[in-house]
Amino acid sequence: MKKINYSEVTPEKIYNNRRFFIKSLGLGVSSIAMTALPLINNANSNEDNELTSYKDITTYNNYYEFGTAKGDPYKYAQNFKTNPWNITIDGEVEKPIQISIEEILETFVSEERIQRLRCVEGWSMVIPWMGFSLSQLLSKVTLTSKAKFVEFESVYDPEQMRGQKYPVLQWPYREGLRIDEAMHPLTTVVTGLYGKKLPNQNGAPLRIFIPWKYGFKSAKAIVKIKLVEKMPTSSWMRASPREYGFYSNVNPDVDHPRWSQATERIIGNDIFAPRVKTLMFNGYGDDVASLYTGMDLKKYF
Ligand SMILES: Nc1nc2c(c(=O)[nH]1)N[C@H]1C(S)=C(S)[C@@H](COP(=O)(O)O)O[C@H]1N2
Ligand SMILES: [Mo]
Repeated sequence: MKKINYSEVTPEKIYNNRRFFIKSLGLGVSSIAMTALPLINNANSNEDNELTSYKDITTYNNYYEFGTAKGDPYKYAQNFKTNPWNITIDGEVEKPIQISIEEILETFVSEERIQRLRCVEGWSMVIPWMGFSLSQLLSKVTLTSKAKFVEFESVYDPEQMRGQKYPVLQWPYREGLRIDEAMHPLTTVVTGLYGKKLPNQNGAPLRIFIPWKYGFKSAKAIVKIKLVEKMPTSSWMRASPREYGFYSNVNPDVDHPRWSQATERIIGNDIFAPRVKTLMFNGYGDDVASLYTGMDLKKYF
């Protein structure tokens, strides 16, 4: 399959002419229908599944390494250096590896993956990522029988990341998944957005995205993926274990201790537009509910 050449494809071109985009990916219409489109179709029965604008996706961000205000990442991440960039995969693997971002972009074919983001703060977006399944990247290593969880580590670079000078979270930012969650095809390694290179404020050069979990699980600017035996403690669990559990599946029936999770505000809508109902697993229940069969999701929040 032909790789997408980001420099040739502007978001305007793609979304003015979807057929062009499909061609540019070198994918037939049928394979697009098989992959990208159902992600959004399954995702939600809310009528409102319109793509969030490029502007909103790239100027309304959470990325505490660059500050806690929504506009800070756009303002302060512009000159962040993303090359050279290496990702280490180690821990419970036969042989640890280091892989550069160039090699990742050459080896794995990124496809359009339209996925919903539901932030734990109560807002949501629909984002046309470019990416591929994390399971493909993990197939580069052989897991040992003790590899039960995956821990993600974002970059630590306080010289470039002004927010890391403040102890709002324990740095580096850490997140984790159970191994079956990490291997699920919807768990995405994100390399781009709207057919373009991933902007720094969205986690360049590489971030994870887990569409059925609250946004904070989807760590940005990943430098390390560690296979571990015990459930890792994420930065948010460490900061406030009562409020942030390990699973953090989107769940309208389990409120955050300080606010309801039953509804959400769609970013880009008029500020007076009504909030919409949040769906279990962010609308991805058909795909992921079986991962949690028999688990009390009030206890394992
Ligand atoms: N390293 C890192 N990753 C992070 C965050 C962060 O502060 N640092 N914020 C998280 C939160 S709370 C959300 S909602 C999403 C936001 O992603 P976006 O800005 O690309 O929409 O990124 C997540 N990943
Ligand atoms: Mo979030």
